[in-house]
Amino acid sequence: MRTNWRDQKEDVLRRYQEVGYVVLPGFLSVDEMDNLRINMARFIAEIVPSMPGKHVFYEDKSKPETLKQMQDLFRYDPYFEQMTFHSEFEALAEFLMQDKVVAQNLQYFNKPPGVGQPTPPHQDGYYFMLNPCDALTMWLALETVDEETGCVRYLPGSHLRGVRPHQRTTTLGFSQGISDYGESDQAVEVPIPAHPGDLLVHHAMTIHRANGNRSTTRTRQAMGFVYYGVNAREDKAAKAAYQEKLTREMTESGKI
Ligand SMILES: O=C(O)CCC(=O)C(=O)O
Repeated sequence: MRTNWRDQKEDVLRRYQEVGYVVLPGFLSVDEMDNLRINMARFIAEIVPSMPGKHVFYEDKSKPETLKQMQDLFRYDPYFEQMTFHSEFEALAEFLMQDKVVAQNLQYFNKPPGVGQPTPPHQDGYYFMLNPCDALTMWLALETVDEETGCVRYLPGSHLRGVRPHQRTTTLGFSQGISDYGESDQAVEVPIPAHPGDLLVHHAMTIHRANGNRSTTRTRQAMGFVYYGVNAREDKAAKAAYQEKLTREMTESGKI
């Protein structure tokens, strides 16, 4: 069923603030999703070949069908620019953060069949390096995403319990994962299966992860929108240094 978040604003805000995430089924209509899929296919065919390696990741660089992640789509294409800025996504971000926001990233996530790797448990805020950590991520399902293909799993209320220790992972695109994530965490995870057009929104401190794609035939495609609150300050020097180190390491190891 389609959700118009404006018809249930207070409830949506309360859920987001209390548990650290909110699920909006059918945020985009069937027609909007058809249009989005056409534009994504065009983008992959026409724009991706000339994008820099730091913004396009493959599970296996020699196999285009293993495309797993893209960054900053709005920089490369007007369709995705319009989706990010002054859009319904941005309006929802401003409402949930109760503040003006600044769009930071528009990502594409895929877990290709057979090879799609797990997303390590993490808090986006750990990557963002913000003070205060006022930011959120929206995750839009481009197709049916379920337990088999690796749906997103949240830890309710974790956004209220501070930053957990993270350590380096070998997962391309998710370089940091919570180092002490254990059985007691897994026991309270909430899996969120999604249909095309469903939108999940989580606070930057909310812990989440996903399994790999166990299907040998189905892809698992989604998009991620990142918005920072206008007052969140980025430690720009630390972030740039970390990104540079990461890009260098990934280039040296032949991953990008
Ligand atoms: O798609 C995924 O598995 C992870 C997405 C994610 O971590 C995010 O949107 O913050």
